[in-house]
Amino acid sequence: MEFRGERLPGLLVDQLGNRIESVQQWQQRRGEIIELFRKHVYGRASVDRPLQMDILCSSEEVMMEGRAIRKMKVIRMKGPGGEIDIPVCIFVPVKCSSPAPAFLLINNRNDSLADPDRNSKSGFWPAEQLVERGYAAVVFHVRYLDPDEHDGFQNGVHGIFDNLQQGEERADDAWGTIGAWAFGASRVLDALEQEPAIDANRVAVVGHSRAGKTALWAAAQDERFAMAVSNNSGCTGAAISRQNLGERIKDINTAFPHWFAANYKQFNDNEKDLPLDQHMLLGLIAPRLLYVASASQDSWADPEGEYSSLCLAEEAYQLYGHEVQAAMQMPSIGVSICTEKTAYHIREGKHDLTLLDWQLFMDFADSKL
Ligand code: GTR
Repeated sequence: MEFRGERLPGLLVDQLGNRIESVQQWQQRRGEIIELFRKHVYGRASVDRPLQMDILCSSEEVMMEGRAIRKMKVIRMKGPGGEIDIPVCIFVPVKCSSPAPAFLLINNRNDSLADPDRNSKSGFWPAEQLVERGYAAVVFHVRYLDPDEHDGFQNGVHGIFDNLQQGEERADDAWGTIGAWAFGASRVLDALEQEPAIDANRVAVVGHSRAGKTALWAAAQDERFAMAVSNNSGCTGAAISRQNLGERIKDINTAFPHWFAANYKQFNDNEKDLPLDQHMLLGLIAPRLLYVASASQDSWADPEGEYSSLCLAEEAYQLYGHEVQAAMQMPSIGVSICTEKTAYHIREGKHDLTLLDWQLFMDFADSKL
């Protein structure tokens, strides 16, 4: 498979060189691909669902002029290194006869952009609009899983669960910060499964930029997510890595040495040796719903690389008999192009998550989620 003159690892060719032709063979190939991403990119979590985990409800209130119930929850997890609390805010639409589908935002930005009290409102998390359209709006902040700084993996979930013995070094494939955040998204989904007002089989995980990378990795591993939305996720998110546009692996590993497994640094200026590329991450989401979004002024995230990656990932959707994007040609700005299971748009403007992006995500989800 070629992309801009570079040879990409085949999504549907297994490690022995066999072509994948059935869903059954794909299930096995899927396992291989997850393993490749764990080993070389995002690292391996040291825990799945923790044995000691409680979901505590701290308050329930009518909000949004009677249109929503706000539920504040805390996910409390215990491990060998101590205890950690993850606050989660949920708005459930009142006008909803059956359990509501939900959009779960992984918030990597300022708390004020996802204000549970709704004193400040923003297009980054338009909770009122989500509720109005019948969706539950759910959000958690990444810093409770792991602060976004290179602190030697002392705190957050690494500090609680890694359980390194005196003098023991972290493994080169140990999870980084993005892996910790993705783990958090799955724990929030655990909590939503216990919430009767929400249909946990219809949850879309959404992230912008670094949290867009996280949303993809979360949905790739956790097949309970019915939909993934990657907004401007760029390098090591949706965008193909074998290219010279925008952010490169060396840039991201230098600026954010804590995001990925130590092994990923072997691919600084050495993309050609990667045994994978990001279209394979998107392929892991098949046959579930997948929305990739870019912004016209966000060349750092390489919109063309994001779109091509989605087109290349659709081989996996084809195995399930789903239609695919007709052409590898960039769509016009502001137009959402959808197939049965995938969608893409490039919005006018800069690197951001806006109300317009959300409206397009909801338009797609309305008929499919
Ligand atoms: C940038 C980083 C990107 C993207 C972005 C963000 O500095 O290079 O990969 O994640 O931050 O999260 O806003």
